[in-house]
Amino acid sequence: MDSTQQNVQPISPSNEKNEATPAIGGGLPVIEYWAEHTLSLEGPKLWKTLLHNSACLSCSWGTGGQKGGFTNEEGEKLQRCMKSVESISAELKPAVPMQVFEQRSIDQLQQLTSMEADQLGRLGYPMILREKTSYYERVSWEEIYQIAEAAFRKQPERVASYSSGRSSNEAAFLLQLMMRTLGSNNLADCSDLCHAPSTTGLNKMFGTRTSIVSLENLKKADCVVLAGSNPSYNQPRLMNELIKLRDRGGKVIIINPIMEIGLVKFGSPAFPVKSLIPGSEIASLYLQPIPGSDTALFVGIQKSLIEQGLAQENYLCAYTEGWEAVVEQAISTSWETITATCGVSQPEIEAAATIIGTSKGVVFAWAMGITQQKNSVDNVYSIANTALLSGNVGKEGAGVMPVRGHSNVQGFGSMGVTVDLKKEIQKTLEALLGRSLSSVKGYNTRSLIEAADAGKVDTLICLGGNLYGANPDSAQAKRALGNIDTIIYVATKPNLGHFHGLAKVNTIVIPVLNRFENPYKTTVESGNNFVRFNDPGETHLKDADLIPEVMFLTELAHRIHGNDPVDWRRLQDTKYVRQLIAQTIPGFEKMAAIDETNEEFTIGGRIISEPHFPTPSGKATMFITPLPTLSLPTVKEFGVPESTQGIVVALMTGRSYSQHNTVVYKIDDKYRGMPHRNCILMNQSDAEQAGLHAHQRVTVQGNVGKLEQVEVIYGSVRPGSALMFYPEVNVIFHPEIETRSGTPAYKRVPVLVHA
Ligand SMILES: Nc1nc2c(c(=O)[nH]1)N[C@H]1C(S)=C(S)[C@@H](COP(=O)(O)OP(=O)(O)OC[C@H]3O[C@@H](n4cnc5c(=O)[nH]c(N)nc54)[C@H](O)[C@@H]3O)O[C@H]1N2
Ligand SMILES: Nc1nc2c(c(=O)[nH]1)N[C@H]1C(S)=C(S)[C@@H](COP(=O)(O)OP(=O)(O)OC[C@H]3O[C@@H](n4cnc5c(=O)[nH]c(N)nc54)[C@H](O)[C@@H]3O)O[C@H]1N2
Ligand code: SF4
Ligand SMILES: [Mo]
Repeated sequence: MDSTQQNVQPISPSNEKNEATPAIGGGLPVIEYWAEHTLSLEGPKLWKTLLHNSACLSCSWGTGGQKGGFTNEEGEKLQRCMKSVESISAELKPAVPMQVFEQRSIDQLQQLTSMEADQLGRLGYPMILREKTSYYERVSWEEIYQIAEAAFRKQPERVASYSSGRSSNEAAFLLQLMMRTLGSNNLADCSDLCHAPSTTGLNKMFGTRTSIVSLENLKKADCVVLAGSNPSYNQPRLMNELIKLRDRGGKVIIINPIMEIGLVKFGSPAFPVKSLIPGSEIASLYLQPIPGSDTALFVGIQKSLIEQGLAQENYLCAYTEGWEAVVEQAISTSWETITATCGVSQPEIEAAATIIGTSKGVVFAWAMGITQQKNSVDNVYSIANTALLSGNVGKEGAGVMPVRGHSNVQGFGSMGVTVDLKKEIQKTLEALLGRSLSSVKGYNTRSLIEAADAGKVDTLICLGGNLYGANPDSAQAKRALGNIDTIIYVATKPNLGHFHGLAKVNTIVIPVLNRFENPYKTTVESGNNFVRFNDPGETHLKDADLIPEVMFLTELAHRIHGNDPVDWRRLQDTKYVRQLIAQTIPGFEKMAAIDETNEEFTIGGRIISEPHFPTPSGKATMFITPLPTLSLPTVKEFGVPESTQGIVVALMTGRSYSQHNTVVYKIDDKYRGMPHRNCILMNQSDAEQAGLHAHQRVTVQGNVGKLEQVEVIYGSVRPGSALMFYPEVNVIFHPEIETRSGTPAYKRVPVLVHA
């Protein structure tokens, strides 16, 4: 039997789990969670929200909208995972009484953990922390607008925004229009910390910035390559597609330094009899590369495709440019270099190439393990090169698919909330404004922090998110934000950013309604390029003083800009915002009629099912991808005595099972057997080599700080690497940054682990 006909067992010596790890991901605990919440006191409110015609709040896979809360774009029913319950449940909490803030000083609030901050409840009242005071106090809307108006009248280059992808397209569009009307391009966004390398890489290669695969197309694939992505935690319904693919005889190749139990075997409630308790096999082949080495692994796959005669040369000649150099690189890079760089053996790489080269349609999917690296754009190129070399772009059941993050993060990019604005949008916006946009390059998230640290920012508005918690080097983030005169946080829930990310003069927190509470209709865009239309709703926070996001943004813009270039107050009716979007954003033409038709749609030009690309030549451009040179500092370089017993590892920082980004819902991660947040998941051999043992409390030291009393947990992590959770771990490192996209290398942080 050849390797493609069986489940290839990993050769890497790291598949031993700890005793606390369950045998499958998903499974009964998911149902128990559902039952616990939907049958509890909050149950009726939860059900009402789940059934509301609006898109799921949580991840970018996307469900809900006009077809009801339980239907996806293919009309399939029973599509809602426990993560959506988790996120809704957090939004259904009562408002935090104003006394909580009036009686707890900022010092006391700073003692809260992320989970405690979230559990305070919903933000209910506009509040301000004034210079030299220690307590947030309630503030009138009129005073807010006065302070904000004055703050936005500063030099445009000194005014900035940051945003997170939960708000609507309408709010996103208004934010960027307000900023660009001001003459500022400083539109930092959470995607800068996330999929910016995918956007950059796909744009250069294909002239498009998002996934080219529709859900319909994914359902026709017979192989999925999933690199650096853990949908069993972060996009659970994608798991159903993998289960169905395996059922129809397809193969799944997982590339991940950690053997994630949910990617080995997953029990899905969508298939109660077949999958829930026994669990369904997910990985046909599981490769565990060294963190940060995926480019080498994909060059190896390319090399093997060529050696096995599986490269599609006719396809390359007809539909691509620059392929000769890519083929030449694969041929001339030796197997020794490839295997030494990525740590995966030649037979394993060849097995992957055989599966890819003999499948009819392969979808290549990836997420943060690929993008949060020093060479992340090369990682994206190397994946897409592999897809092209095997003829898997521009046909049914195949393509490249970044697995996106927040439920509307992609919509923010489409709406022009980016420092890398599409030329077409620039033109349409200039036509709307009747003048040129500023030519000063805007700050992305990291350069915003650097600029603020250097005293170059006066005013910042944050539409959602947690800029403080999401950034690495927490001390720098805090110091940088502390240099800004005025910060306006527009948010649904309190988070650590509101307590640590304080401005020099005025920190204002604006409580807003969420997606299912807005008094008007809104839209969002999923990672599969599908636009969903959300019905108006109502809030349970009857006695509080919240504002719809669009109402706040339009009023603020009106105060700053009057009627330039539009009647901002009229845009409080989001129907008019949608008309502006249809008029200015390519692919969104159907938005003009959506209020009449209720017709949700796939954005024009995004799904590529023919090998013709929106590039000037119509061909895809391929780029060679230098192999990374990966080394780790020595123990001594951490400034500790040479005799220190410890080990330097490549630390991956990411998500536990029960958190949404900087917001922690539960402290344990049961699928990795990690009982609390202050754990490091390590390989047993690494720990023993350093004289450490399971459950020992150790120090984990990065380049700008350390965490103490960290519990060692053994897990199926590749030797030489380890995992810890953000946002807590962000205090210890100042990362390397990928230069083309600005994204931090969160997934390869050199740290010293010692007793
Ligand atoms: N429930 C829930 N859902 C979410 C989120 C959440 O926090 N909670 N966050 C949302 C957001 S904003 C995003 S961006 C996505 C994040 O979704 P993911 O990208 O899946 O999240 P991460 O846990 O950061 O990292 C994914 C995987 O990368 C692997 N990895 C680390 N380093 C490497 C490497 O060098 N190579 C390879 N091949 N793999 C590596 C890790 O082991 C991990 O399994 O999820 C979105 N959905
Ligand atoms: N070390 C490390 N750091 C990371 C990462 C990592 O993997 N490792 N991942 C990075 C990634 S991929 C991302 S995307 C960032 C995430 O960074 P952010 O997007 O900045 O952070 P979140 O934690 O998602 O923001 C949560 C807050 O959003 C607000 N919110 C929720 N819904 C709404 C809404 O409808 N409207 C408004 N106005 N506010 C709302 C709530 O107040 C909530 O507390 O973190 C990055 N940081
Ligand atoms: S997979 Fe994502 S979009 Fe779908 S129900 Fe779960 S959290 Fe919501
Ligand atoms: Mo993200």
